Amino acid sequence: MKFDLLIENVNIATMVGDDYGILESHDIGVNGGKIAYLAPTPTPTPTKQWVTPGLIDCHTHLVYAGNRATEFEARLGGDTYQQIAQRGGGILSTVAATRAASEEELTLSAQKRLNQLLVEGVTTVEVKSGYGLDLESEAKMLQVAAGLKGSNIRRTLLAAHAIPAEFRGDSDGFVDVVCNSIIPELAHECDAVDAFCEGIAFSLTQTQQVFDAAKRYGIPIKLHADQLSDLGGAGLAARNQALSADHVEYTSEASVEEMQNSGTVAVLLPGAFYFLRETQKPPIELFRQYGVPMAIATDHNPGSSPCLSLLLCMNMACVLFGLSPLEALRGVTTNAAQALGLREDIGTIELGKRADLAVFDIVHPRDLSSKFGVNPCSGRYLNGIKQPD
Ligand code: DI6
Ligand code: FE
Repeated sequence: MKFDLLIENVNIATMVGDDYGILESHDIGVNGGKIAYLAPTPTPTPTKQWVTPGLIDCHTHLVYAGNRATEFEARLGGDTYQQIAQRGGGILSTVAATRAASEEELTLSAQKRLNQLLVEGVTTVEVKSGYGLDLESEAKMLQVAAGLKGSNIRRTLLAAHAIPAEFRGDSDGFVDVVCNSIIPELAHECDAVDAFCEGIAFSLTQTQQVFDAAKRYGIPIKLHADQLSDLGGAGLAARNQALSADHVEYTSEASVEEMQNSGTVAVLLPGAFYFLRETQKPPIELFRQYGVPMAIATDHNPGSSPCLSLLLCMNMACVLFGLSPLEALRGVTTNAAQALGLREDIGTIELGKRADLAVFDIVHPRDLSSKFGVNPCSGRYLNGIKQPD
């Protein structure tokens, strides 16, 4: 048989089934960017090379300008994330810097960050807008995201991320602009619509309005839910068949119950939990009991999670939240694919799936979560094409 690409004599964590779906000493053949052949190596030799589905970072805010290190210092001095936001810092300080930045500047800094994520075996990255908060600047952010190189990019419109200075005291007025101008204008520039449902941001009613606007244009939805308090955001997301509810630290059992069978993925963001020194952990045991799929992402952003290592976030999800290394790997493969609505295309190694693959020098796939500050990735394939180191 002839293939565009044949990877020989590797151990594979297919992530098919309830376990890692391990195939030892197998060959992988690729045709037309898709996995076309999976079979035992005819004359295998011992190998320490493992192939997993390309890792998926399903929640990032990779495009922005500015620097928020002084807020880190303020928090160490006792200020809270909410206090900093309420006095006009936080997200709004990044909005000011991002509005002022050119597309070229934003592209250069975002590409640098993306490259750092990719070297760990990441092949798909979701990138949110949300530091523009007006039509022109949100469009600029999505444009920059579209131009990023080296991975598959999924773009999410997060115009309802914060209330911009010009709408201070009139959040309903801003939601009106989001629903009747920004979403309609940018519907063809995004793969999903997201909002920040929180005391310091948008209410349940406003979030529902954003969801309704997205639905009018047939755009899938996601939600920043229950990060700092329990407004019932994850339940709202589930009732609206959202792809995912993200953060979910304060999510109640009633909301978890609504997520059951909804298809809505709980996206855990341990980087933000760690960096904001939160103590309220997501209800992992309830997610397990109710069969809610869990994904893990970096939430890379300059304010609450300036982290560019998905492997570190897997380790944090284990150490801080109690996930198993198997749940962590599923959280950046199959379940992350589901959180992006891409379950049919990526997230497992199976015939017909896209040949997005990561190669690691490890003893067993549990090693991906059981170390931190270590990068065992030795190769990446995107649509069956070997990527430069
Ligand atoms: N929650 C977060 O953790 C990020 N956005 C959100 O809604 C933080 C964004 C920022 O602080 O810049
Ligand atoms: Fe986020």
